[in-house]
Amino acid sequence: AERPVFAAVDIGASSGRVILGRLEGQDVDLETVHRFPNGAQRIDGALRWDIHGIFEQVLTGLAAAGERARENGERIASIGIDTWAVDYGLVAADGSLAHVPYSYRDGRGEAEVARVHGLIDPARLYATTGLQFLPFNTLYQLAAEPDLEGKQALLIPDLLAFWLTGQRRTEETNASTTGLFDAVAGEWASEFLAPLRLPEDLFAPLVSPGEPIGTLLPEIARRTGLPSRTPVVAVGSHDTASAVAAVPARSRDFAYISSGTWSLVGVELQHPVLTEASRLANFTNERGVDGTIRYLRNVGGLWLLQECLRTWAEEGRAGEGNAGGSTGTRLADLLDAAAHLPAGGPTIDPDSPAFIAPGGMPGRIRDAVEAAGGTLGADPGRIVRCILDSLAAGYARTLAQAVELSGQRVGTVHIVGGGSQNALLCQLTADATGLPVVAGPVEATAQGNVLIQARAAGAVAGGLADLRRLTARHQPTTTYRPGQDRQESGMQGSGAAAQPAATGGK
Ligand code: LFR
Repeated sequence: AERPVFAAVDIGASSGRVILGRLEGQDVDLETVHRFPNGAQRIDGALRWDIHGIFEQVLTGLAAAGERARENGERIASIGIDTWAVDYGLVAADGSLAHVPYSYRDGRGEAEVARVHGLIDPARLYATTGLQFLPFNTLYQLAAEPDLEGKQALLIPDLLAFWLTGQRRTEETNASTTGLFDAVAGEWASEFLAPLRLPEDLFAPLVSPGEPIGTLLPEIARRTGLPSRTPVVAVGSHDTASAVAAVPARSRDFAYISSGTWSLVGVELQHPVLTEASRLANFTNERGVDGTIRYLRNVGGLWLLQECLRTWAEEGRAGEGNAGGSTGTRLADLLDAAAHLPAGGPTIDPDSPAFIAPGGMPGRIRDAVEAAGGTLGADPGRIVRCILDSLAAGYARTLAQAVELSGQRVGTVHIVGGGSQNALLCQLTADATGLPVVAGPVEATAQGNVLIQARAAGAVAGGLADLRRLTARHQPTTTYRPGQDRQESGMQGSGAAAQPAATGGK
């Protein structure tokens, strides 16, 4: 019989990929078969996602995955999709899309915040949904829609799954970022729809990670060369839910930082914290795989660095390449320059809404430093150091708050995602938190996506703790200790050969 493999469609704000996940014994091997750039674009006067272009790339990637599997005598057992959260497509009864989906960075939801809070007290919203206030939460975006009658809002991974299968569902980890999901009941908070004048049937039925969504439409099977019986399975379709499922923790007393475009900083809980203190600290209770709660805050992320690199590249200055890793030589030079600057330089508040929109980032960072009475100048190395110092300080501040508000004990900090490859950021985080930082895997999101599919297919078994130990045994990590210029590489505790810090994932 052909060996089963799993196709993970993982789309981030700056790039997307289709990855084949194979189980070699209990080890998950990830092979990227297709990669494409992504980014919000100005379309029809607003910042939007080129969703049709994205879907074409998904089909190209699935076709490549199918071909690769055939070459290896394998068959694609299922497909799982994850993307960023919050954003949605509006689908009419006949299945057509009402408009090109907006990016959460467009800012149009912000104008609705006061009106929404006038209709429902934000304290009441929080007591039910436990969602941190971000001006782009789905509910504020929906409040900006002129006409929702007869339309259904499908979150981005659900929209892609609908186009693949014809089935309309909402995956629950992502539903929890809408602001209209009950954190305790695990159901839509439908009592908020009428007061907000949102239609009763605005959302599709919920599915949990591991549940089937549907099989490929004949047209999709034809275009990808995959059998039409191939199932699309719900995973943690919110990328952060998938990433946190693949944190290589060996014990319960861990915190995580999912460090990519955003930094999602917090702990995992079994029950939400819905207190007024938690609301005022703006902590969120997002739903994770297996009904867990991701108790965290959004801290600014590598977006700050990505946007600076983009501006400098446009100006012909410095810094091409990938902000997460150290592959772009110019970025490597900038990180090297930043690492040689003394500690204690100027910092900004990386969570400030002033940094959400794209464009002119170095100038905006400089302005923020100056507004606080400091000086930064225009040297890219100094700006990079300012960003990384600010992120590390934000991580430490947020972790301390998460511990205080939740009562969770933390002995180790895990950094997963692109930021895990940034050695300076990891060391600064160890220094700022005073805790050991275990960095990696870089592809935690894809790893989590594949693990949930593999578990649904019966290829691996166990709860999240088991899946995490499996990741810990097989994925390379690097440990950074506070106050030291030292790092230890290798599989955690397995005594495997050391990996160079810059390579990160496999
Ligand atoms: C990270 C992420 C965050 C979410 C932000 C916007 O990629 O999914 O968890 O707050 O994007 O959707």
